Parts: sequence; structure tokens; C-alpha cells
Amino acid sequence: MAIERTLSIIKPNAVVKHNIGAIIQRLEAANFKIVATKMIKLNQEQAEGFYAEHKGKPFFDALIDFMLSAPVVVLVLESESAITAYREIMGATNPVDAARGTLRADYGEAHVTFNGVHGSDSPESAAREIAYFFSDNEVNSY
Ligand code: RTP
Ligand code: MG
Repeated sequence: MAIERTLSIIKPNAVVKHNIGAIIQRLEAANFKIVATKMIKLNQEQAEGFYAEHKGKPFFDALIDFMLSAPVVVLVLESESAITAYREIMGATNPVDAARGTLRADYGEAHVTFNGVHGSDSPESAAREIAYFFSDNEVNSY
């Protein structure tokens, strides 16, 4: 197993419901090292660029509107097999289907758009998404 980094986003619904701290606590308790973080109010171009792979899909406009509705907190998480480990603790994309005790079950709404958190889905996505929000000197080691 290898040490990996993955990009996490605490999405607008979780931010406005004051769940930033609770989610970060869960990440640290699950042994992820937070090696970078910031809060950003995305603009249209940033949100559409981040989700470029979904452009043209029926849910795209609703997803972008949601991501612009309030600030988000972006984080780089580091751990052994961080990408799959974080996908596991996030749970299924739709919070309705997410296993009990996962972040999406606990901090998502009962609708797939408002699912509370994002996580990179592959090493290639993680590299792209981390670089999308952070320069190399903003990602720490400790
Ligand atoms: P994410 O990228 O946010 O970690 O979520 P994911 O990989 O589990 O899901 P993905 O297929 O990449 O979709 C990105 C986000 O779009 C919204 N979505 N809505 N209405 C729909 O059918 C639908 N499908 C996806 C969700 O907010 C999802 O996280
Ligand atoms: Mg995805």
C-alpha cells in the first residue's frame, strides 16, 4: 500500500449547516492527515471547470448552482490508499443509498445533488483536482 493524497470538498450544504468542524473531526479520527485547506466561494468558471467531466449531463446545471450557493472548504487529505479510503468513508453518491455512519449519510440531504462532500475518484482525478485548488507550496508534509 502507498501513501496517497486526495481532494475533499465540504460542499455548501454542510458549510451552511455548521458541519465543517464535525466533518474535519471525522476525517482526523479516520487517520487522514490534513495537509492543505482553504475556504473558497467558487465562481461559475471555477465550478464548471472543476466538474468539466459532467458538462452536458442532465444534473450539471443543478450541480453548478448548488456549488455556487455558498462557500466550500477544500482539503487535501493524506493517508495510505487515501483515494479509496476516503471514498469509503464518504459513502454512496446519493445520501439515500449511503451506508450508515458514512459522511454522506450523516451530512448529506436526502437528494443526490446535496450530498455534503466530494472526493477524488482516481489517482489521475486526485492529481488534477489538488492542482486545481492548490499550488505545490500550499500542500504541506508533516
Ligand atoms: P463527487 O465527484 O462529488 O465526489 O461525487 P461522485 O464521484 O460520487 O459522483 P459524480 O458522478 O462524480 O457526480 C458529481 C456530483 O454531481 C451530483 N450528481 N447529481 N442528479 C444526479 O443524478 C446526480 N448525479 C451526480 C452529486 O452532487 C455528485 O456528487
Ligand atoms: Mg466524482
